[in-house]
Amino acid sequence: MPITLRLTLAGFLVLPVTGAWAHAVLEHKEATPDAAYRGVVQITHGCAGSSTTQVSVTIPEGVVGAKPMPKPGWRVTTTKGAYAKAYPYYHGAISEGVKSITWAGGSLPDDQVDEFTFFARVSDAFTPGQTVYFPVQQDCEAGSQSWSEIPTAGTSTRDLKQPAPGVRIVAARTAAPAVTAIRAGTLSIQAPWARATPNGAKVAGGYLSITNTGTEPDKLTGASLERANRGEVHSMSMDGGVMKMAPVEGGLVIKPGETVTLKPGGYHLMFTDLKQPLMKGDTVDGTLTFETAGTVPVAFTVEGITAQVPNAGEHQHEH
Ligand SMILES: [Cu+2]
Repeated sequence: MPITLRLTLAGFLVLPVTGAWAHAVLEHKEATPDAAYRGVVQITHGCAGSSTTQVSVTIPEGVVGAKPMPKPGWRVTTTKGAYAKAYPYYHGAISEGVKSITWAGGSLPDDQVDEFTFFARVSDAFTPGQTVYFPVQQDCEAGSQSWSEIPTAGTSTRDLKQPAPGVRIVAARTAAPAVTAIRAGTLSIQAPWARATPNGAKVAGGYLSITNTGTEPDKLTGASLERANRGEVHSMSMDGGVMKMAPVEGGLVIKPGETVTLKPGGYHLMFTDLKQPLMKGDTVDGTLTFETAGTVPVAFTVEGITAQVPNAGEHQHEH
């Protein structure tokens, strides 16, 4: 028995080497490009025994639309500024926003822990395998600690004394819509899907592919969804560095022999004035209207809010 105990202790003592000494860490250590991220900074110790009175987190370039969560007993302030470039953001683009968040005026004793929360969006500037760092400055009644060291390529945070909290970028699970093609005259319609609408969003994007197997062009002129009061066919384009969308005038042409794909970031169906939210896993009936093929009933499979690229989410719609 004594031998077993000694071995267990030895094994345990080896563990904390991997950055576990950091007193400022992020709860969620993985994020997906082009998706929302909930940042929870956890403070687990003071500064050499002294109570923490202020916590500041730096929002790195490429993480956009950051908003702090207020915290009772703490005063929250932000600094704002221009990003290095504009990033796609829901139905438009975003080029400035919160660059740091500070919670001040509270007092967190060394023997207690607390969390400081913000919401942001990890832009599509990141690729899976990268790590994004959120430096944290911790000020105490006596002294301060700067959790801001970022490892250079090829090194690990375990070599650092005061590592900045990092978030690993991982690939989104790709949407896998059902592969049932719907025939409508000479048209073949594949895999209609829509994005889930969280937080009471009143607008949803719809996507699908249409193949024209005939010899005459047809036009997609409209769409409907039983849970929405209105549906339109939209284009999305860059205009002076800003993403813009607009109804497709006269309908979207599907030439003979061609496949047109409506997808996030490009042509899409826009359902507005939703009567009921779209939840992942739902199947929602709707229609597509074509100039020649007429009105075709389709069912949209609802995919998660992180399903590829912008849209639907918790944004305001400006038309
Ligand atoms: Cu739209």
